[in-house]
Amino acid sequence: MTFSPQSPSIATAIEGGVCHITLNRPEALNAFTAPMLDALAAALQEVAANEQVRALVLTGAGRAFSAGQDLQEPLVRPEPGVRKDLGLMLDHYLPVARALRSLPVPTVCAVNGVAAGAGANLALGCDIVLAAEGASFIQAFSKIGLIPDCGGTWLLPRLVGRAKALELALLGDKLSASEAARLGLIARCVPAETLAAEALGVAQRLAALPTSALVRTRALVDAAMDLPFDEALSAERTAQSALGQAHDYQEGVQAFLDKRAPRYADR
Ligand code: LHQ
Repeated sequence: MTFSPQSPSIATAIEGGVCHITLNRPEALNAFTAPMLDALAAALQEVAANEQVRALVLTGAGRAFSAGQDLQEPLVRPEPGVRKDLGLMLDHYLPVARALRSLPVPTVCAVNGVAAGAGANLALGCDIVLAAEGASFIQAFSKIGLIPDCGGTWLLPRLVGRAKALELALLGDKLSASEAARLGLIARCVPAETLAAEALGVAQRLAALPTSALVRTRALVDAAMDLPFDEALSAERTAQSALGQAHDYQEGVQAFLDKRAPRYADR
């Protein structure tokens, strides 16, 4: 099953509860343009609305995951005597960054090659990030006079701490996938030839788990970073109270007692 993306630069497919979204401008290292970002935002909206989808895999076609913003795009390309408002371009990114972070299903990113600038930070915003040996992450922003966007300033210190976050952001050096995994920036670095299968395997496992509990876990972990311990305890209590009244808890415990596989349904 597929749904029709708004632009050929985004390819989508749904199979067995897993939606695959592929950044599909391989000739331009999957660099983002405004129409491509709008198509990606629309595809994520479809994922959110489709009850059949229980996990997302995001990846790139060709040798790159994404080179970030397409610097040839008229909205951002410098012109003598013209002051560009990059916020106008960033407005196309925000719906994507927000949708990925709050998608009602878990997200897996399969980073197949270089992920630079906004490409790196959209990848890092996914729930579980796998990268191929040979892939890399580059906070390319400082090299062109910009700051890390698409959530980079929020994500980096949370993932690797302030010291490494600032080293990556200020110097903009290329970080290999294996080093990214060692630092805890991503979950795992895997051989290139098994990346797609491993990402699918993770997504299938997530799809078989109770979606509603997974998505609440993501939200609680994100929120807890800024909460005192006692408030995190209260937030956990509120969530657990709601989940305890839902179908999936009943099904999970009953399946355990019956010694059978659970069939989760809540979104
Ligand atoms: C590109 C690009 C590219 C156009 C490679 N655009 N052509 C948000 C809102 C508003 C404004 C601005 O930005 C943002 C967010 C951002 O993402 S800012 C960061 C933008 N991205 C970059 O600065 C990365 C620029 N690219 C690179 O550093 C390298 O190309 C990477 C590390 C991605 C890949 O390096 P290589 O594998 O060595 O490939 P290459 O450099 O030879 O690139 C291949 C071609 O792709 C080349 O064109 P050519 O005609 O010479 O074959 C590049 O010019 C082109 N390309 N990235 N973002």
